[in-house]
Amino acid sequence: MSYQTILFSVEEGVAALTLNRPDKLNSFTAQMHEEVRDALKQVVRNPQVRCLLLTGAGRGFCAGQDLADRKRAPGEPAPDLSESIDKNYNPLVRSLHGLETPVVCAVNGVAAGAGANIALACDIVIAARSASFIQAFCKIGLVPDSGGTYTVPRRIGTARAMALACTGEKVSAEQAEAWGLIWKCVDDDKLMGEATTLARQLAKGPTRGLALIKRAIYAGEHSTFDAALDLERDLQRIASRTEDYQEGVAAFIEKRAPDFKGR
Ligand code: T3D
Repeated sequence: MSYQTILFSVEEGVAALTLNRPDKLNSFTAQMHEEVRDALKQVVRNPQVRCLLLTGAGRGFCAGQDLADRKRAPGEPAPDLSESIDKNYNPLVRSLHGLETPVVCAVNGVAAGAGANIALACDIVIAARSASFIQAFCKIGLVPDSGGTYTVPRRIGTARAMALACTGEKVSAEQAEAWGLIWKCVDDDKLMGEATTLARQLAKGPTRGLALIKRAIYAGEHSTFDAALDLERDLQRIASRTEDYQEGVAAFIEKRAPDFKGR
């Protein structure tokens, strides 16, 4: 499939997916959803890919749904947006969450509506200092989607999540870092360098183990202490049987850098 709304490339084990409709702040159209779905399939199928790096082209990361596609003529019946959620947004954030490779998101500018929550569905979020996060849904009478009612209160607490969802107030990247909504905020000119370095570092890491870590951390968000201990034990069983674990121990003993293969 050739892409018109995204850029996609694979280099040094990192699949770089850039949302690319900069003049519309990379808002999602049906075509963009289709192209992102296709690219994510390639990420899953290509054994060379050991990390995904998501970002946006231009001055914004993503402004959520393209609202021009939701314009209605007078008298036209109301759309059922649950269809779009079921077809597009939920599968997208489920894919990012469930992908067995780490997902780094480099938030290069404003992330609004579903754009904010898609970024927050990624495993490690780095934002440019000039970037911001806006739960913009309430401004058009909608409810946060793409996992925002799950992710945001868990990271910053119900009081802040509720106020942000009900006011649509903008959260700066610095504030997002201070609140623990994202991992960190960096100077604008450092963003892509830092995000790419991190993605390459992860891609060279014990990526089966990283996928198990991802599973454990996300499961831990809604499990009991006992269940978390049991899951850690079960995942440690799997991790201990990987070639990378063997390599990690050998490298430590031989005082050399490990050469992980993601197996
Ligand atoms: O419908 C479904 O399928 C259900 C799922 C819904 C998920 C959602 O995401 S709903 C929420 C949709 N998003 C929004 O409500 C955000 C709308 N955008 C904004 O509020 C502002 O654009 C921003 C706060 C994000 C940025 O403001 P600013 O002042 O920096 O930029 P701007 O001038 O508003 O936008 C620049 C251009 O991008 C502009 O186009 P123009 O006039 O230069 O041709 C603007 O219309 C366009 N743009 C920005 N966001 C969207 C958009 N065009 C279409 N859809 C957008 N969401």
